Amino acid sequence: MTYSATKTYIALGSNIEPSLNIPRCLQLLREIPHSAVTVESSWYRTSPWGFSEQADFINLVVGLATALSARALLSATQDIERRLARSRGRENGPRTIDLDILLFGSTILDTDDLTIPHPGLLLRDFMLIPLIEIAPETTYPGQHRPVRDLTEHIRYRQILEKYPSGSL
Ligand code: PH2
Ligand code: MG
Ligand code: MG
Repeated sequence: MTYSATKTYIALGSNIEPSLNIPRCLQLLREIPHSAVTVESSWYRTSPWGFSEQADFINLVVGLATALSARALLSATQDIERRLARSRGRENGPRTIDLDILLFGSTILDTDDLTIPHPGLLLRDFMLIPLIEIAPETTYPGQHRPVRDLTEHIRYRQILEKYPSGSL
């Protein structure tokens, strides 16, 4: 790439036909302009957090190098959610795909519709463990510590099983 790129990490979650929707989502992520998917974690089957009467999720994290701003990347991920026909049902309820920006370089941001680092990242194993799998040395902004050293904050342990990427 000839432009200066920010390293960003995005969490994917699906509990409606994940074996269809996750590959579709990965393809659309690869098509985001001025960006390249550089790494994909394994797929993790996880028990639902927040609202338990729903199917297990598949969660994973991808690394993306991008020349977009955080806000433009948010728009791109929301566009993918729309294209995969995500219906905004009940809070924390079933979804075809949910995309959450976990980290955006060393950016710290707290606005109405976008908070970076993602406020759940250190609390939810289904976000932190796949991130540590693909980028253990990444610094958590503000903490000056690599993410692999931050597992003591995990409060929600939902991971049931780990599959090699795309094997489901
Ligand atoms: N996402 C939610 C609510 N609950 N549970 C799991 N296991 N994985 C998720 O991605 C998830 C969830 C809201 O975004
Ligand atoms: Mg989410
Ligand atoms: Mg979301």
